[in-house]
Amino acid sequence: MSTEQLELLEYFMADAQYARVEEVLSKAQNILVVTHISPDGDALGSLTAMGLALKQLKKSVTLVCDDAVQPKFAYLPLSDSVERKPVWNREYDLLIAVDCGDEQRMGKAYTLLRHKPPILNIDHHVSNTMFGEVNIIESDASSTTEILTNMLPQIGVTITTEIATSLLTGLVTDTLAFRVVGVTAKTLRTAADLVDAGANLAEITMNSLVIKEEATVKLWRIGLNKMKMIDGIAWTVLNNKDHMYVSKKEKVSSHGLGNMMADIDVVKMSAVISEREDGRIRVGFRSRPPYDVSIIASELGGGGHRLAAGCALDIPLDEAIEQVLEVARRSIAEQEAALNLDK
Ligand SMILES: [Mn+2]
Repeated sequence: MSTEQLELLEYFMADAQYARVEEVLSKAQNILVVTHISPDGDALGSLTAMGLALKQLKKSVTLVCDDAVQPKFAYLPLSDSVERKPVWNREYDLLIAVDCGDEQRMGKAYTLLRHKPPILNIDHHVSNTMFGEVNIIESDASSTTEILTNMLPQIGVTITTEIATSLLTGLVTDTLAFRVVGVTAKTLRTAADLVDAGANLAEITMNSLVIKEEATVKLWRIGLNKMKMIDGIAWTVLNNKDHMYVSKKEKVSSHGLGNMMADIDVVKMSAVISEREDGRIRVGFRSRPPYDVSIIASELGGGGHRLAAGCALDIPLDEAIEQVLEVARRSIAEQEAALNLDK
C-alpha cells in the first residue's frame, strides 16, 4: 500500500472510531469525566476541554480528579468545578476516562462508584490496557489533548478560545513546550490551529510550565545541597524531615528536581530517593538518551518510560540507597556494553 493509501485508510479508521464516540455520546445525558491521580497539565487540559465540549453538546457533566488541582492550573476554564470525588451513588450514563493508562489511574474516583457506567477511554499511552467499552488510543499523539483537538470538531464541537486554552495546555506540558522526542510536524500544526482558535501560547507556557511554587524550589535547594555524583549517576535523598520542612500539608513533587539533575552534562541518569510518611521509599529516575531508566525501575519492582521511571521500596532508607546505586551502576555498564556492541 502506498503512503497516500495508508494515510487515507488511517483517516477512515479514525473516522469510524469517532463515529462510535458520537454514538455513545448520543445515548448519554449524565456524563462523568475522570482523569488520573496526581494530575498534570495534559490530564487537567483533557478533563476541562472535555467538560466544555460536553456542555456545548448540552450534556450534564461532572468532572472528577482524586487529587487537588495545583494552583498554577487555576487559569484553566472549569478548573474550579473539578470535584475530588463523584457522587458515589449517582447513576451516570457514561464515564469518559482521559489520559489514564489503566483503570487504577482513576483512583477512588472509579473504585468508589456504586454503579459502574460504560467507559469511553481516550488516551495516548502505549501501555493503555483498553479498559473501555470504546477505546480511542492513539499512541503516536504527543498528548491526550492532541487526540481531542482532532476528535472534537469531528463530533460536532466548535473549538472555542476556552476549549483551545485547555487543549494547548496538554500539548505544552506533555511536550515540555515542544522540545521532546515524539513531537511531530502534526503536533506543531495542531498547536498552530489552537493558537488560531485564540489560545495564548506564551501565557499558557508561563503558567503551566515555567512558574514554580516556592515550596517546590525549597525542595530542590535541599535536594541539590545533598546531591552526590558517582559514575554518571546523580542522586539525592529527601527524608521525611525535608518534606515536612517544605510543606506540612500537600506533598511537593520532586519531578523537576530529578529532571534538573539528569540535565547536568556529565550525568547519565538521576535518582531522587524520597522517604514518605507511610515509611515507604519512593525513587524517581530520569535519564537522557541513550540511557533507559525503565529497566532499572522494573528491576526494583517499578516501571515507567525510558527517560522517566520510578519504583517504591519497603526497606530502610540506607538499604534502599545501596540497592538503587548498585542496580543503576550495573545497568548503566550493561547498557553501555550493549551500545558498543551495536556500533
Ligand atoms: Mn498525557
